[in-house]
Amino acid sequence: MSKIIEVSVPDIGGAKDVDVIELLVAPGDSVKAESSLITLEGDKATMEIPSPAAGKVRDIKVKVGDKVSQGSLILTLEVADEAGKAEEAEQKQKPAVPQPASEKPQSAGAASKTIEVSVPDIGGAKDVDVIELLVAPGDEVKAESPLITLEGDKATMDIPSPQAGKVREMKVKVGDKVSQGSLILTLEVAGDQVAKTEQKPELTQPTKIPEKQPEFAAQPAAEKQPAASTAEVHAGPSVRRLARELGVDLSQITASGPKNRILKEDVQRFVKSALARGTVGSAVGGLAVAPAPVIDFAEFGEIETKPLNKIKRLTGINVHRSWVTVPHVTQFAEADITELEAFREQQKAAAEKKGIKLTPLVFIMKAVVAALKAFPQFNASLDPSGEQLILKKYVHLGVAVDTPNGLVVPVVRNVDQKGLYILAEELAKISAKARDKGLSVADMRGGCFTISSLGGIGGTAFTPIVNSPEVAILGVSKASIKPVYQNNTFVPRLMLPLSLSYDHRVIDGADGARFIVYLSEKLSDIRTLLL
Ligand code: CAO
Repeated sequence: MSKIIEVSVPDIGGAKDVDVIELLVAPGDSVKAESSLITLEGDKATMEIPSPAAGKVRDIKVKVGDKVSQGSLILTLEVADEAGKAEEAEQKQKPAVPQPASEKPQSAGAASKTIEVSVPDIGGAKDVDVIELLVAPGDEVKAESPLITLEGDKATMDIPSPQAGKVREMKVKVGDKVSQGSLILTLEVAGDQVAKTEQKPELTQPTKIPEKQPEFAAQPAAEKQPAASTAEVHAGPSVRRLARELGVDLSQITASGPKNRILKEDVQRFVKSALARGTVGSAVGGLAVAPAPVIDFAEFGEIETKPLNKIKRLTGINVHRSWVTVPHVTQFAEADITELEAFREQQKAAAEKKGIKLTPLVFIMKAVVAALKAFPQFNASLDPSGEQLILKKYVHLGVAVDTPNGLVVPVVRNVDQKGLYILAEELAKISAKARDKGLSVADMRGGCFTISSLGGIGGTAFTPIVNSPEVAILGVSKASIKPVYQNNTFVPRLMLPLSLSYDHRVIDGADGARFIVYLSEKLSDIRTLLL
């Protein structure tokens, strides 16, 4: 027999409206008890919410970008009836709403009591810095779990919990100075337990604090680098234990904690980025890129943190992939569009009567079609083996559109078969659709070549990134009048700056130059587009 249970956000230390940044399961997935379900990201930490029981995910009730707090419904889980009962019993025990720290939770009943946990004998060290809080109010801790990390002159140490229980109130904060006997926190423990165990701080001798700060600690944050060897690494015992469990070499990690101390989050971030790159631990080397230094920008002034929206995140992934996988070359040229512009001006009024806005872009699209026909290797993609070129017999052009939410690239189809007016109409429709967030995935698929026109904004040239798996992209900047030497004299001509980036695995420099020269010629004399 099975039954459906609801899984909600457990006590997350009082954090509210925390972002869901990742769904780690999908409907139909089988999960074990304690497997991670979703990842939340708060101001201070990223945390994964574990499954309370083994079972099969039925419905996910949150999506990436949602904001949740304790008690928000995450998903429904189909569990074996027995597990369901156990879970139900457990859910009943846990209050749905976090209890204020000063109140006794109902679950504790008469049998529970609150004890005070103080700094134990730390070898006579006095006024030792609290450098990390490893627990928060509401956390369940086991006997011997580390509670806080202290840093003295000679060593860094974790103070363990004297017994199992639930943290009620923290009595210290990072930066406080404590000595033996200073109150750390209050802990709610089962009433029949007595704090007999003497707390022994876990010392890490290798993390000796040098008399002088190491040189890199004095450098600006932007230059923070991973430590050269594990012996120089500055990390608490619990972080060292985590690194050991994950097989991570601490000397590879860039520290974000005070005095270059590696935090648990640094280890997690390192492992995530190593997994994303397909490299792990000390295998990082060769062409693999070292993790970016973690910089606390608040050190330099006021900051505000805003999450990237979905379009920006996806664009980031795509342009990054193209940037690292495509060997780019960018070629520049200027097309003399004086005649084109005169013609466009003549046609503008007639077009406007039909409700059509005729910009230079549609002429550029037609000129690109001609160039793609003349140089078919530009209308191609490399097959996944990298050994064959797939030549396309159709001409669908991607047009980069700037929207308030970021860059999108809808595709205008069969540009070779359409006239200027139709193209102008389609361009207006598709860019309006893009700005209204109405584009479907289908609207953005199947492009052969992309045009990124910044001409309406300004600038003289730029290096566009190839929209892989396409092999070339044209960047268009703002046309301006320039003196051009013709027939022994300078004449004012309207010059359009073009930037052509291409995949050098497919296109040679000479072909790149031929393509852009051909394109410029077509734009300089649009009559030739009829030939
Ligand atoms: N030189 C000079 N003027 C230009 C020009 C150029 N190369 N291109 C366009 N213009 C003029 C147009 O003629 C128009 O002027 P009028 O209103 O006086 O006629 C004005 O600039 C605005 O044009 P537009 O931007 O509205 O229209 P468009 O057809 O040129 O472009 C679109 C349409 C959707 C491509 C554009 O609006 C856009 O979003 N561009 C940004 C693309 C982008 O972000 N690329 C970056 C990718 S890499 O991150």
